[in-house]
Amino acid sequence: MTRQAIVAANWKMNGSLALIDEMVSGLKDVKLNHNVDVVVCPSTPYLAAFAQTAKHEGLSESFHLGAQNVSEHEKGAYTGEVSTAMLQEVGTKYVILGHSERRRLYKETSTQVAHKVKAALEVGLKPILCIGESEAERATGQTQVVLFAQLQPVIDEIGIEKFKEVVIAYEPVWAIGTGKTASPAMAQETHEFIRQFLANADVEVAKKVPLLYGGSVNAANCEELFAQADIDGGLIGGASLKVDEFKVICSAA
Ligand code: G2H
Repeated sequence: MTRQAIVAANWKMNGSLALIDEMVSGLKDVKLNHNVDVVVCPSTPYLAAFAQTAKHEGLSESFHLGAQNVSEHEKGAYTGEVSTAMLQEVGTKYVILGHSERRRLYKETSTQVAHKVKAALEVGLKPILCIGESEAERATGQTQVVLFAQLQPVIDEIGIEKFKEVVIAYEPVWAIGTGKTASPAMAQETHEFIRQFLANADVEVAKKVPLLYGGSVNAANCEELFAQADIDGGLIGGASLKVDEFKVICSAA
């Protein structure tokens, strides 16, 4: 079966209105393969601006807007938080959840991430669920246990049937922003384990869920990574801020 391929840009706390203009006009002529979605995830204040610019410039339906986080609460006294309904109202389709920076710097737990996944799905936002092990965890042979512990609370929260609406981004923490990338073979091996883990719960769901690789993906390594059987695209950080490089990555998916 052909799974949806996805290239998602995680701008993190970078970017500007000027970059939005530059990116949208650059993406207008990018050549995408069949069945590829490109998702751009700028910081929250730029979501509406990106949506408006993309509409104004006539970006095709293969391009989508994504957020980098969302509250698990529907509304109310949560100063500084953003709700799923707010994201939806400004045209957001995807939301990155459980990125390792949120888990590490803001102490998000897998249980909280599971609640966020549920909240996102309830309004039709597609979660990009990030999972990954640290260098020490890989070195001590705990990779699978760690990934299992990050995935299971989400399955418990939403049920395996709904999991077919989820996108997983496997991002080994040691490869994020470090310039170190998992070798294509190492990434494929881990993606295969993740798919097998899902298949143990439901074979059909496992076949459908796009598995993205993230961690220092760039124009030079994307082709080989995306060629792996269980890698359906990437979550791109640093390289997604450079228009020409990001276009190369989009075309490789
Ligand atoms: C991992 C990735 C994007 P980078 O965080 O989510 O960032 O490509 O800079 O390693």
